[in-house]
Amino acid sequence: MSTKTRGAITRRSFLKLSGTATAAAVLGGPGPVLHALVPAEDISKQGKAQKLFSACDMCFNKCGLIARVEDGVVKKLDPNPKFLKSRGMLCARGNAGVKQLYDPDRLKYPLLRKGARGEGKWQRLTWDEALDHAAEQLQKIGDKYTRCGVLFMAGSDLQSKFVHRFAEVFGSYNVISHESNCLLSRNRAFLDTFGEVPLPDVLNCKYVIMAGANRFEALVTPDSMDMMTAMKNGAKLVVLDPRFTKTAALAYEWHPIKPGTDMAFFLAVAHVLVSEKLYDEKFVQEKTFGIEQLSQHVKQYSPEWAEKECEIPAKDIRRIARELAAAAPAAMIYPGRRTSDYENSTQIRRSFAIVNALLGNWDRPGGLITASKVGLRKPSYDPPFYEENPFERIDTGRSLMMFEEEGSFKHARDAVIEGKPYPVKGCFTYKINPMQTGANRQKTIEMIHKLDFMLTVDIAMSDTAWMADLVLPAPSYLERLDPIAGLQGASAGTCLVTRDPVVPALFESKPVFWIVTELAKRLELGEYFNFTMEEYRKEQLKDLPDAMDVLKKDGVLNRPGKLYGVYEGKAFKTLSKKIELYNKRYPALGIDPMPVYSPPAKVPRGRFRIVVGRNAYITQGSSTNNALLHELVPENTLWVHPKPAGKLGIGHNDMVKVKSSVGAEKLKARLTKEIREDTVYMDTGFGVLSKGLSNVHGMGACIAAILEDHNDEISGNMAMHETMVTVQKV
Ligand SMILES: Nc1nc2c(c(=O)[nH]1)N[C@H]1C(S)=C(S)[C@@H](COP(=O)(O)OP(=O)(O)OC[C@H]3O[C@@H](n4cnc5c(=O)[nH]c(N)nc54)[C@H](O)[C@@H]3O)O[C@H]1N2
Ligand SMILES: Nc1nc2c(c(=O)[nH]1)N[C@H]1C(S)=C(S)[C@@H](COP(=O)(O)OP(=O)(O)OC[C@H]3O[C@@H](n4cnc5c(=O)[nH]c(N)nc54)[C@H](O)[C@@H]3O)O[C@H]1N2
Ligand code: SF4
Ligand SMILES: [Mo]
Repeated sequence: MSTKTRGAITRRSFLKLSGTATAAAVLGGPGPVLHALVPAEDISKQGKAQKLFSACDMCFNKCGLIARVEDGVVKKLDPNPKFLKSRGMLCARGNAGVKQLYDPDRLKYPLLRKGARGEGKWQRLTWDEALDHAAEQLQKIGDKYTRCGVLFMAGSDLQSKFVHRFAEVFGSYNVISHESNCLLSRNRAFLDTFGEVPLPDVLNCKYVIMAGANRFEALVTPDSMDMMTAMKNGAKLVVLDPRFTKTAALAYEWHPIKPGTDMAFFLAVAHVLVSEKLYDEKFVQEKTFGIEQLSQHVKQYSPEWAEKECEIPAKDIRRIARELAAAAPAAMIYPGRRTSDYENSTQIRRSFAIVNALLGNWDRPGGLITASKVGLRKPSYDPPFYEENPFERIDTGRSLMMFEEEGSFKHARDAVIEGKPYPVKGCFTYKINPMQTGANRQKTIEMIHKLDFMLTVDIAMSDTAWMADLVLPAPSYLERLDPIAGLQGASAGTCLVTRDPVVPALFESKPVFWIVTELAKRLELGEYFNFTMEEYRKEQLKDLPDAMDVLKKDGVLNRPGKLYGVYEGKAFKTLSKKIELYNKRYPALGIDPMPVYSPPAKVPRGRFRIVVGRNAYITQGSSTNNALLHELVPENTLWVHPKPAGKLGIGHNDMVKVKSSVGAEKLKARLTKEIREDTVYMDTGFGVLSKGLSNVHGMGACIAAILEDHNDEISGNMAMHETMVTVQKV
């Protein structure tokens, strides 16, 4: 336990003590704080413990939960057993959600920057002052630089759609989601092969290869739980990872693959499947396009050739390919999720997709299945047209096939810094923390310094909020009324969930829906936000008249639909209307129609490749300040193999300096054989600049300050595994 959290014993003393201290730290004096936790009127209404349904928001999975509320205070969060998508699970982070709500570091009222950016000097504003100021700044930027002069960034959240709507009616197409730092190269690859992004039916699978995915730490529901169940039922899990993760530890076999060479492995698997005629011939003939070209293409990629690239023995590659074929179609290359790793990530994941197609696992039990419709309505609107606006997004044209709706954080940031093709001088961020999650923090700071005005809506003084001009406090998920969510759960089917407040919003926090509604009024756009959240939800459920009753009774509406054979007689949404082993669209765009292997950049002598990954107690770049999770992971360390560490004179727990071409950070070394000799790793979410995160401030190092900002050439997705570092004892 760290000294910083020790002593936080009873809830009452914990709240009282640390709450006042933070307010004093942020505002330079004591303020009205945690007695606001339990308004008197609510206590009188709630005599005994209540159990209220909601949906977790500690990460994007949205697991169903039941909050135990006593006297208006959340005592505990439990999983909702009826929530099939998470198989009735609530993980460690989900349990720690109570501390997210009652975090004394919560933002409590609007704050306006007083000193220099990042200096941490703030002035408290009333909401009216804050909103007037924000509207005035947005208007000013719009008038001077066109409406596209404001960049909007909204993270994964049920209310993010209102930020998008606000951006659209305000008139900016420069909207960035978290996705271009996350999974867009995977989406590109599977869309360009199957015409859609499938869901893996892990539960019914007999043989799973997980490469560049860590499902027993990086939780994705229901895949993480289903993998355990499938293994109990005899399924074989093969993990390729340069680190010995918890997933690797529980797998049937683990191969410490050389980073950046997965394509060599999968092209060699395809080589075996084709040369030994082990692929599903009937399926491939009927449903795919380009088997002749692929057969020619993979001739050069034998297992013996691949061994030299990926450092996995040829005999294992050959054996694994045969085992896969024997288990097919209930066999899969797990599609993965985060692919913000390499400059050719789309093509790497194309090689995953192609092997899946050869196994004929599409639309069948234990294979890749498709999402079904949930039946929610999407309330529509007709945004105004702004004649003076430029034609395109600022990040257009910087990668070959960017997703227009998601954009590219990496390219948008470059464009703002360069001021090209046009100036962007305003920024609105909601529930996203690019200072920690965008590779090359220096560049994010550079971008922020180009802005005339930056507004951040967050629950805590994240590093991004720390750099903003105006910081607006939002309620946590346990205090919010959100739109209804439709979720896809692979073989668990689809479901609907609601997120209703289990306690009233604390302090002066206001949901972003309210914030954009108020801004819209001030900008004469009120007509686009002339509804309440209740009305919005009603509209969403218009075609599902009984849904609300079920949601009230169970907290979830499971909608099991047809899972397999959905594609019988249906055309694929690709140019050839088939699964494209050979992509028909790519050549015209200058892209190889089939993945062509080129070796990753060589790790220079005396250096390491640094890779990113997950820890089961941390969500991306946030949650490290959560008091309960902070006790479990108080700081990050640098994973380094004892052999190279010995050569560098580095011992266990020694302080080291990790340096790349863009930055250097110091942290403790963790000597471990759980990583390859040429690779190092550290958790994300540490080395924070913000003094408003009192538990984690001063702990560990910020990986975003070390990572160079490369990108996937096709999708514009950030590529965070292309950085070489030196490690030195300090
Ligand atoms: N606890 C927890 N769970 C989460 C999240 C979280 O933050 N915390 N975040 C959620 C989100 S948004 C996402 S996108 C997913 C991410 O989850 P995953 O998609 O599983 O991705 P990561 O865990 O980031 O990375 C996977 C692994 O790839 C390994 N790796 C690095 N380079 C290579 C390589 O070249 N080849 C191979 N084969 N492996 C390599 C890394 O060591 C790492 O263990 O997790 C989700 N679930
Ligand atoms: N170095 C590094 N970079 C990464 C990754 C990595 O593993 N390492 N992972 C990548 C991936 S896969 C992803 S998905 C992205 C994710 O990147 P981000 O979308 O930036 O995700 P988080 O780090 O979770 O940041 C969420 C922010 O929302 C705030 N927040 C939390 N709850 C609420 C709320 O209820 N309301 C409001 N208003 N704010 C809230 C948090 O305080 C935090 O500031 O990062 C990517 N970048
Ligand atoms: S996986 Fe954990 S953190 Fe994510 S939504 Fe589910 S319970 Fe919450
Ligand atoms: Mo992600």
